[in-house]
Amino acid sequence: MSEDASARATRARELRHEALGLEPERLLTMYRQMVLARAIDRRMWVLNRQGKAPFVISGQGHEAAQVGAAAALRPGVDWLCPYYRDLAFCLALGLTPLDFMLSVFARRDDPSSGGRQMPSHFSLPKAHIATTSSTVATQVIHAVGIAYAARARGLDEVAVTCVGEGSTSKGDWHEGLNFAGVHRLPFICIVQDNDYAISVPHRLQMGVDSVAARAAGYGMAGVTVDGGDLLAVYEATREAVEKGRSGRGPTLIVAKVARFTSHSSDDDQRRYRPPEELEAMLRRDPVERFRTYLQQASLLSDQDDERIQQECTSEVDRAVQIAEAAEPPDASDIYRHVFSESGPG
Ligand SMILES: Cc1ncc(C[n+]2csc(CCOP(=O)(O)OP(=O)(O)O)c2C)c(N)n1
Ligand SMILES: [Mg+2]
Repeated sequence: MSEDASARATRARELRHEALGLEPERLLTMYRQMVLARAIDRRMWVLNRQGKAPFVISGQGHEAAQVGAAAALRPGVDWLCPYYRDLAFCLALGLTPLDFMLSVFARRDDPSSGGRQMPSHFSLPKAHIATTSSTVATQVIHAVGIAYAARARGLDEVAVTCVGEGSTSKGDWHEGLNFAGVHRLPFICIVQDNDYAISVPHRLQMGVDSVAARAAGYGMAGVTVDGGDLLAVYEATREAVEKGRSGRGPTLIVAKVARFTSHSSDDDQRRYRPPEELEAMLRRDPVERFRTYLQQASLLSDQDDERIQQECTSEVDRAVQIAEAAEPPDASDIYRHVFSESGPG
């Protein structure tokens, strides 16, 4: 082996993805999932500003945390009780751009709710993604219940839920984590801490830097990771999944992320975040960060990147075109899922 080749081999061994056992192809799939999520997310804001989508809520800045966590799960086996920023998480588990756009346009065939809920209230039963309520933190209780059921049935499934840091102030979160700790459930709570709950900053939400500090109070492991670092989140989640699956109890993971957009399309974060803070936050782009990692590891050429970007854009174009032309829900079934259809009367 020449000196150059030997130096390259040494460097390759030192690469973090290799230590984690992640093949280059897998990394490119993850990168593509992030690029696709970003492309869809950007497009939905355009649709909102065009007056075609009345409300959108975004996951930009959270992609590495979500794709990294999803990579540690078995799609269709483990469970996700998501929250409204989990677009990239759901795409990585099997939601398609068309599925999502059908919800943005509130169409009949939207798999999440048949156009009944706002977009980003994800649900995809075949991918084991459970439906979400707008009421924050209710999904924590659902995930704990799923983990309890998995245990009772002797299945090795793990239930994951995601919330924002602000939602950890709600009773459901505390009750859910307490129950999971008591019963040592295969449960993982991923807090995507983006520093804000709408306009309320982290420091006014809790007296600790990371809500992971509370894990000990529920008898579970608590870890804080850099949520802009896909590999760090993958590693933390994989460890938590192994722990849950082998009966060693639940884990609380706090992923520190950036919220690139305002809370929702009905908000303007420039009114409560100083310009310097916004500028610094926008430099924490997880997609760019992973791209740089791949380029430095010689796993992604400029041409490959260009191709991936173009493919994702075309996929979004197609999804928008089909969803926009799709049928709206039938007015006659407006009460479905509201009142019982089989009970008396
Ligand atoms: C019980 C409840 N209270 C208030 C709201 C309104 N609300 C929706 S999102 C949100 C902020 C949540 O912040 P955080 O948990 O940090 O998540 P993020 O949006 O920052 O990702 C609030 C207060 C709600 N949906 N449910
Ligand atoms: Mg938040």
